[in-house]
Amino acid sequence: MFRCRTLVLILSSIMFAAGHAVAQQRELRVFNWSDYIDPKVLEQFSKETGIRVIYDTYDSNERLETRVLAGNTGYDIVVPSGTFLQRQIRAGVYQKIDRSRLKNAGNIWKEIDQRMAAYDPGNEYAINYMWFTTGLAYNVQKIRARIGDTPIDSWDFLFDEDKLSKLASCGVYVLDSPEDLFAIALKRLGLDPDNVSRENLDKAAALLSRIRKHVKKFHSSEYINALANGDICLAVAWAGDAFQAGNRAREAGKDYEIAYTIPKEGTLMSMDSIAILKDAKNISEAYEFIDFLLRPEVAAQNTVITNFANAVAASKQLIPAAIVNNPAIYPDEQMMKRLFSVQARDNATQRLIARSWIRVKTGR
Ligand code: N2P
Repeated sequence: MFRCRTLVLILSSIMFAAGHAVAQQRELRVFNWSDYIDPKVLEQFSKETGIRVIYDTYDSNERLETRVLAGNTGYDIVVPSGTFLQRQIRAGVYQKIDRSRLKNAGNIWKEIDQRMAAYDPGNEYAINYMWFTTGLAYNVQKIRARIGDTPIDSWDFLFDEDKLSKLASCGVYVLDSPEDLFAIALKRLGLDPDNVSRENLDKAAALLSRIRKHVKKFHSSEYINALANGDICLAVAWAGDAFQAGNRAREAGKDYEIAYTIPKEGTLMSMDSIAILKDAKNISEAYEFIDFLLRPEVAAQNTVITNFANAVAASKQLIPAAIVNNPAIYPDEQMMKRLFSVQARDNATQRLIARSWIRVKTGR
């Protein structure tokens, strides 16, 4: 009897210990853009901290916005682009970030932080993760075969039907991102990309609708592989993704190169930032993760793999010259002059843009 009770006690203490261990497993739930981190960074973080990271991805601000505005996403950290962050801060979905809890906060690149303040006044709610331009990614050899040595250096290749139609036969993808395409179309029309009156939006939608028949697909992540595999020859692309496509083509031993250009007329520059949701469950884990990403060597590692510019100034000296001195990734002063950014649209305008974009894509 005594032995049996001892056994029960031992068993129950083992079970308690096991249960306790499970309860102690710390975790963090991250929702980030696809192809936006070195997977080794996540492994390293878990190894060092014991925090299990549940990491899911998306490729659309609009879809992220629908989730965060509805609430109860189950995520702790998300990474919206500037204007979306701005609107979502107003909607009250984020909690303030206490930078004194981040020992690496001093690593944040001052200039990037200042630019971020346009979306997040006082830098209260977010920390920039990556920043980039929207441009044209293309298959050098396939395009040369169609139009000779004419350089792909202008938005004409998207908006001038004569030019675009010559490339349509080898496949054109366009980002499924109304934010980017409307801003670029408004600029093209000589209009202020921040003046999103119904009249201006209609004009931009008309311009964008004219290119639809030459576009094989509107998509915001598949173009990386489509370019790398040679399935398409032109894409409206985000800078880092274009260079990732080039790397994938090279690694697969393809006999063509993928190039990226910021058209000479200039383009949109955007900033994606890390924010902690108000209903996050794993707040101290979120701080640990952000702090980890702010280490220069970790930020450099992410940039080397994704080819997106990060917001940690001291990481620059750890990044190969081919990336850090490439003005299409880290724009120099000259290039900066050609870049513009936009401010958040109000909710009604945002809905209008969403509806116009569906018409652009479907013709209905
Ligand atoms: C990563 C795309 C991130 C840039 N593939 C768009 N926010």
